[in-house]
Amino acid sequence: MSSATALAHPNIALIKYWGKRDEDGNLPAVGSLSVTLDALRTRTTVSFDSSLDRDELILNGAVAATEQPRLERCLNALRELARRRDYARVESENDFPTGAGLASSASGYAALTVAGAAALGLDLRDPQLESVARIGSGSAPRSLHGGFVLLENTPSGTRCRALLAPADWPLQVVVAVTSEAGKSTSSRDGMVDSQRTSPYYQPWVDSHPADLAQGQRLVAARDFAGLAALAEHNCLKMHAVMLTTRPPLMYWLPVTLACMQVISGLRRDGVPVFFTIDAGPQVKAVCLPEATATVAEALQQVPGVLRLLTGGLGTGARIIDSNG
Ligand code: 2P0
Repeated sequence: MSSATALAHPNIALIKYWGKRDEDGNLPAVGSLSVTLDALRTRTTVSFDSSLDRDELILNGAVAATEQPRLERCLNALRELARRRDYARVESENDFPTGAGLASSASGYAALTVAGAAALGLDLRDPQLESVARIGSGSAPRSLHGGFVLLENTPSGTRCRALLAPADWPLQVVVAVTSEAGKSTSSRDGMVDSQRTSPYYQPWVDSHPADLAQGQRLVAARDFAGLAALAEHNCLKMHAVMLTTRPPLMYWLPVTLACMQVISGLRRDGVPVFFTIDAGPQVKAVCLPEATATVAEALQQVPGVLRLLTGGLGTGARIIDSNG
């Protein structure tokens, strides 16, 4: 038996991805720009074992049957690269709500890819790791890297680039957890529906390259006010697409909107903070370090906020134990 354990952090996109240009290859319709979060963590062990007769996934202590097809596709890609046939047991734990808009599939498939490659003794370059991770989740390649990460479309696939390391611009992120429940429509299904039915989908795609280019410029310039305005606009544009999908994708709860209003109010009062929200009701408040305590105190008081997860920007996925 050969096994390895990896740690990975989820990432949140400031310029977001929603929709595919190729469903089979899981290729995103648009590029994206994210930050990797150090406060949230996935720990995954992959063990290849000749006595198994199929791949197995234990997620947070329970068999996760719905993930089986994506799991098998990722592991098949690794087996092909290693020319090995053994099935694998994958044990994965998240220290934060799973499948609830906190990018557990990004950290999960980043950790799976890195641990699986190490268990098979593969020494893969970044583009190969990114291709395998992307089979599992379109946002997973970003969690292979730390700090600010750009994911760009290329003619045949995608490519990631680390724009700034965590220490280069040490922003803080306060996540307001507003529900521990899993979402009713997965991102994967939801984005296909949006693409098919939202009248705003194509305008979203058409307006996206300008946002991505501006996002890179603002990050390079460490322009917080500019990034705040752009990231909130880009987030709300994606939610406009979601809301106009048939049937509608309404990922917000009343408390989600209450948190957004609190954050907007803080910024009007001069506090350097902005919000972003993904396919779930949690609100991520991104702020300069000196604003963290003020932001956390304000969000803690919003009725319906269950708890806060606060931290800085994290590193990319890494191996913590291996005998591969
Ligand atoms: C993002 N999200 O850029 C966007 C914003 C959610 C909203 O990428 O189908 O789990 O596995 O590629 O990566 C969540 O979607 O979906 C996502 P698949 P994924 O972060």
